[in-house]
Formats: sequence, structure tokens, C-alpha cells
Amino acid sequence: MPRKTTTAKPPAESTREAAEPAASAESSKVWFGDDARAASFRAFLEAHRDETHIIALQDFPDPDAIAAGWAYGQIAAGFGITTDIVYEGRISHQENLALVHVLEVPVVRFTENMPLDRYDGAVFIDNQGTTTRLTDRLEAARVPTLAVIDHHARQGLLQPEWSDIRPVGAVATIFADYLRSGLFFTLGEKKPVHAALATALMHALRSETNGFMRAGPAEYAAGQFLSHYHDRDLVERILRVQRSRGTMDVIRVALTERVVAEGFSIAGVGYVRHADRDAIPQATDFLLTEENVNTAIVFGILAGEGGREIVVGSVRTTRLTLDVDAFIKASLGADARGRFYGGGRSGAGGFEIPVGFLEGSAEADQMKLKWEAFNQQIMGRLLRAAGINEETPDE
Ligand SMILES: [Mn+2]
Repeated sequence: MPRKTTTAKPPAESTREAAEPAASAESSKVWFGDDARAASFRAFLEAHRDETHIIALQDFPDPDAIAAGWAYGQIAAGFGITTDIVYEGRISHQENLALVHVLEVPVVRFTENMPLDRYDGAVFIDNQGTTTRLTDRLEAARVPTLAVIDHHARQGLLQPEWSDIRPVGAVATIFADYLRSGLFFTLGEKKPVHAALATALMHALRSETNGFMRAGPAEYAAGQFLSHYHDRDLVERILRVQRSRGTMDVIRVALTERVVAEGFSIAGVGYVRHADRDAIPQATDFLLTEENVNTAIVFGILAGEGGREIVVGSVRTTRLTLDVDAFIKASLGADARGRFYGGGRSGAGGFEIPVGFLEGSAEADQMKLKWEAFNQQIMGRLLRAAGINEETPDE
């Protein structure tokens, strides 16, 4: 990899010591220190002065999306552009909630009565329209797609007026690079909101790269740049946040109900509130920490709060030879239309099974029967796929 994006200096100085060598392949490019793209971003914002933009994040936004959306909002404000950071779905992981609450990030959850036609344009950040239900809604409201800023592989669904898609580890890296260019505001002005933004971007880098384990050179360069401005106390407050009571309860049930055999730990946890949806993957992560367990599966029925009832499951494995995608598809199969109930990749996956006709009952007895039916069916299929004799699990 080429090299040399010295970011230890304040951003007002040039951080580029020499012109890039003519890079043909994407892989040989330097993805941090790109003044030309920052200038192009600036020209794009200039051309949209004083407009109102909706920043569309993916459903269930993560810290990378939240921090980058906020960065767009703060940068665009310098051009008189008003923004709303909007997502459909939910922010349920307590660390992501803490990020939003501690730093006071102004994110808005979409509701049906939000008029979308008041926006001059839409900006998709950390997604390309394929992972947010807002895409269809914005199209229906005839809101033009102005920009896509992302780090996932190109998906080609949207035809934005302007885009910056780089194969880096986080979209926060791209926004850190815009700020580094010195073409926008300077983070070092000691405004609290700047420290908060730098903190959010740093948190995004850390969480998106699993504590920099999956970071590339661009993320280290971005982290080095942000390290001059972020607030360590705020980082600690975000990371030290505690689990909700609901999450603790789900973990407790998972511990009590788990079946451990052949390296698998599988638990059905019963009914889970929609607000505690993230408790299922968290309980799965927790089961995976037991010795001799290399694969954990937790599932339950999301219910209540007027939401649809649906069985949701989470799978995690450290077993290199286990293809999570194939395991889920083979064990749970597909619906009548041939759509699989779930899938996964590289060690993690999940599934969703509609409760359908049996949905919605207030009777405790019926609720119990319904859960037992799903629990037995799913547990049986998972155990068979795992090659475990149902009669004789270890515990
Ligand atoms: Mn991302």
C-alpha cells in the first residue's frame, strides 16, 4: 500500500507532501488525504446552497451511519443547508442509544405522518438505498437523490447527482477526510459540538472496525487526525453505558434455557419486546463466551407495542468450518414462495419467521402454547442441522 498521509499536523496546513503516483487500480489508491474529492464535495454543497436535505440512514442505523450523517449535517450547515437525519426502524443497541443521547445527535425516526415532499433532495449515507425503506418513500414523494456517500460495494440502485463511494473500512473515514482537507470548518476551534462530532466519528471508526482490528490504513489515518479533537471522557461515557433491564432479562433466560452440545449453545428466550430487539444478538454474543462453545444461537418472538409478531433469531460462530449462511438455510428452510427465513456471512447471521395466522393473542395460555410450538419446531430443526441427538444434549 502507498503511504504517507501525514495527519498529525493541524488540518489548515497541507497534509499532502507530493502528488499521488498515477494509480490505476482502486486498491493502490490512497483513500485518506484526497483533497480533490473534498473540493468536489464542496462544489456539490455550493450548488445546493440554502436547500433542505433529508439524510437517509439505513434501517437500524449503527454508529458509523449516525456519526457520518451528523457530520454531513454540520458541514452542510456552512452552506446554509438545513438537514434532518432520518431513519426508519429502530436504534436499540444501548451503545448506539448512548451515542445519540450523550452527544445529543439530532436523529429523527421516520413516522408515517412526516411529509417528505418538503425536502429539496435526499442524501444517502452509509447505504446506497438498498437497506432503507426510505428509498421507496422518497421516490414516491418525488424527492431527487442528490448524493450517495458510502463505503460498501457499489449497488447501482440510485442515480445520484453526486457520489463518493470509497472502499474503506467506515464511512466516518470519508467524513474525517473532508474535515481534514481544511475546505470546511476546522475541528480545532474548541467548540463543544466539534469535540462531540470528532468523538462520534472516532467511536464510529472503532465500532465499525471492531476496535481497529479490521481497520485499514485509511482508518488509522482518520483516527490519528480525529485524535487531536475527540473527547476521551465522552468516549468513556458512551462505552460504559449499561444494559437495559429488558436486555438483562433476555440474557438471564438465554442462560437458563440454553442447550449445550457439540460446541453449540442454543436458547429460545420466549417473548421479547420490540424495544429490546438487540437483546437477542447480545445474548448470543454472551453465550458464545462459554468455554467449549463455538456456536451460539438465540431466538425469541418479538411482540407487543403494536408491532408485528415475528420470530427473530441470531447466530454467531467462531468455528471456521461452519458456513452460517448454509446452516441457517439448511436448518430452517424457506417459505412457500421459496424465500429463505434467514442467512448470514463470515461468522454471523440471523433469521426471521413470521408468526402469521397465530399472531396476536392476549390470552396467557395461548401465548404460552404459541411459544412452545415455535420453540420446539425451531429448536428441533437447529439441533438436527447441528447433528445433535435431541434426546441427549449435555445439559
Ligand atoms: Mn458503515
